Amino acid sequence: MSSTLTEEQRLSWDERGFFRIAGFAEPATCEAMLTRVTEIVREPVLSEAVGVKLVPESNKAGMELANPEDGMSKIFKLHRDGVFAHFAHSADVVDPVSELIAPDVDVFLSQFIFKTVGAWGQPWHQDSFYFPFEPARPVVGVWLAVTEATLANGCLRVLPGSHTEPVHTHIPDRRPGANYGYFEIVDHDMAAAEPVLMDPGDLLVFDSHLMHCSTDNESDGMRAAMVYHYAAAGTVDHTEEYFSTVNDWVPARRGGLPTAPQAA
Ligand SMILES: O=C(O)CCC(=O)C(=O)O
Repeated sequence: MSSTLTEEQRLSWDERGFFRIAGFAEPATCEAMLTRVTEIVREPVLSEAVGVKLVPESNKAGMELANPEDGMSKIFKLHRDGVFAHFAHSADVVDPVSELIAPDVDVFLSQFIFKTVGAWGQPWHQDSFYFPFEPARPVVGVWLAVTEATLANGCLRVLPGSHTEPVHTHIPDRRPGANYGYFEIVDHDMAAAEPVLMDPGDLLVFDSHLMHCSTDNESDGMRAAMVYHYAAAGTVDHTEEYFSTVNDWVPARRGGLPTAPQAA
């Protein structure tokens, strides 16, 4: 099969641990994702039927909010549902991802991140800290900008080249009231970090050892993103031995072709 990655993408992957694809998703896809998560958050029966896990924003606990979604941090386990499943299984996603991993890949994690007004960012971490797998890597994350991501609304920051580091020690997020489950790296110099500014529909593809974080949302609008993680088919997942897990392994590519989405 000819490569679906450009030379520039491959070079950036090898040297920097990530690459960005501008205009990857149609505006209609981003709008459909936003509409669907709003429906799910507003309708408890629906969230049960779809089998998702809702996570409220810790630093907004007890606040009076105009809409339920204004207090939401994340929704996990969306990759069996409609537009989210369609995206996760599309050839445009799974073909390049499989070039970075293996011919047969599974999607095992998905999350919609609302990053509402005033929400705090996630501290410096490597995703592989959360993924005690055999084999441990490669694991690839794809981060779709559903809205724009700016310096003001809490874009990602990445440390180029840090994908060559082992998984560092992570300590619990030190901010009082921080989201449960956030851990941070405090033993590495992040001075060379770069912000990743994105327009709606742009995609960041990144290695699970890449050190990254996001800043707080200090704007007056939401900064939403949809994030998926992929690993080789047959990977053994030990997460349950360490954390409560929201992983849900679904074949995404087999025999050179994307697989059909699976219902919840
Ligand atoms: O989107 C964010 O604010 C943080 C996301 C992140 O760090 C991750 O998905 O690992």
